[in-house]
Amino acid sequence: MSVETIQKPSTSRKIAPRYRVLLHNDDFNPMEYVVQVLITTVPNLTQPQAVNIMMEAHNSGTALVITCALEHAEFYCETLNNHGLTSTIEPDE
Ligand code: NFA
Repeated sequence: MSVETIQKPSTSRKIAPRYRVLLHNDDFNPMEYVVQVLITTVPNLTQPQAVNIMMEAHNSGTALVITCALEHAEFYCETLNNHGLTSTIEPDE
């Protein structure tokens, strides 16, 4: 009696791990400037979304900016920090 192995398709294809970009509050950057830097740095971020992120960081200390692949997360984090903001990256879950 023979037993055939059924191969599942594409199980070896890797899924890129995702990372969170966090914005941290500070005492010197003006709110409008933070919103502008967020809008110009993060693709497809609307002004109301940028305001919400800024206000969450302002009120609670940190806010989630975006969750994405590591190379994009590093680029957004560096860009935010190069404009005087404070942001960090952490693994998603
Ligand atoms: N806390 C800053 C202020 O009161 C605004 C700010 C929000 C800065 C979020 C950085 C991040 N002007």
